[in-house]
Amino acid sequence: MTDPTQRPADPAASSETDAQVMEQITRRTRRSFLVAGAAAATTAIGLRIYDHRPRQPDILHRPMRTAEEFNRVLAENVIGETTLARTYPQSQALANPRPNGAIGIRRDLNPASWRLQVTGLADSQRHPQYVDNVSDWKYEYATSYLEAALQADGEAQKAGDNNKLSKDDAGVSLSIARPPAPGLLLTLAEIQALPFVQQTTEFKCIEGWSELVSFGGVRFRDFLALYPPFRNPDGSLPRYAAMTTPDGSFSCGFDMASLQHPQTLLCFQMSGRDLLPAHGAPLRLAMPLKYGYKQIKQIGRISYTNDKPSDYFASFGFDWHGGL
Ligand SMILES: Nc1nc2c(c(=O)[nH]1)N[C@H]1C(S)=C(S)[C@@H](COP(=O)(O)O)O[C@H]1N2
Ligand SMILES: [Mo]
Repeated sequence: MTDPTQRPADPAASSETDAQVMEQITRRTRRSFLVAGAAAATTAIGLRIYDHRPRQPDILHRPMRTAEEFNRVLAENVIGETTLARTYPQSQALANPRPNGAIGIRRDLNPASWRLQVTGLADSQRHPQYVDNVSDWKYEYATSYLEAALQADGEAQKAGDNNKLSKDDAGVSLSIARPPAPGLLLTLAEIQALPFVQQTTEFKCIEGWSELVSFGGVRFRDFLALYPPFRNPDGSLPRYAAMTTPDGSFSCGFDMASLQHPQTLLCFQMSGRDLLPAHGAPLRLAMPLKYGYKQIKQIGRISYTNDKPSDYFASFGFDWHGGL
């Protein structure tokens, strides 16, 4: 089904065993320090030039902007594909990881009405899932699904739910109107058709906690290979992808290197079970080199673009890249 010639670079990375990954980490950690040192020196010079350029009014004060710029250089040049997060045996993962943050998560969503909208693809009309306007897709909301989701979540929904959907609001379509866009509407089964990956890594939230979480899903790079983004006139891939919840109220932006990273997963399982609604069912992201706030839950749309996407947490001043 997957055309190997269409894969992004390094298909071998898709079949790494844990042992190989561990071996690479040891090797690469050392190299990362060297590269990071070189990058820091280059950045120091670059920033001096940057600081002397005529400046436009900037919402970030200079030390913040400098830090943001430094993070960008690190994220794009050091993290890229050369760093791997440490992996653990699945037996060490928590059975019931803590849910945190429910912005844009609608527990009253009819799971059968969920589709992943994808825009910005190469030659999207060749895919059978093509539609002229993905924005026309109607997610279905009803109180009965809210009850079912709350039951599935059980204890999990009590913790960390800062956006509790009241029973009065359930079933009301709060979806935002969006400009028409051609693209694909994918079912969960179509995403699950990609090679399955189980990955136990440390999950870190900026609130100051971390835990070992076992995610099950598919590699984003395999998804990119099966549904390739458009190419720029010079042959390069679009620089970014924007991801949003079905209601559009939570968003995350990513550079292409982060998405091609072998540990970036589209997940539909956690702790060896179907993903709970509180953790972002039916589909969420796992990106173990970044903080939790970049790991968007209940994804509704992925859009490839050359414009730096807006990002919910970045809009409050957190680093757009969100690297650890
Ligand atoms: N849609 C959505 N995704 C989200 C959030 C959110 O509020 N809404 N919070 C983020 C933050 S800050 C964290 S720490 C993680 C928590 O993931 P978990 O609930 O699986 O632990 O989800 C991230 N993804
Ligand atoms: Mo977080």
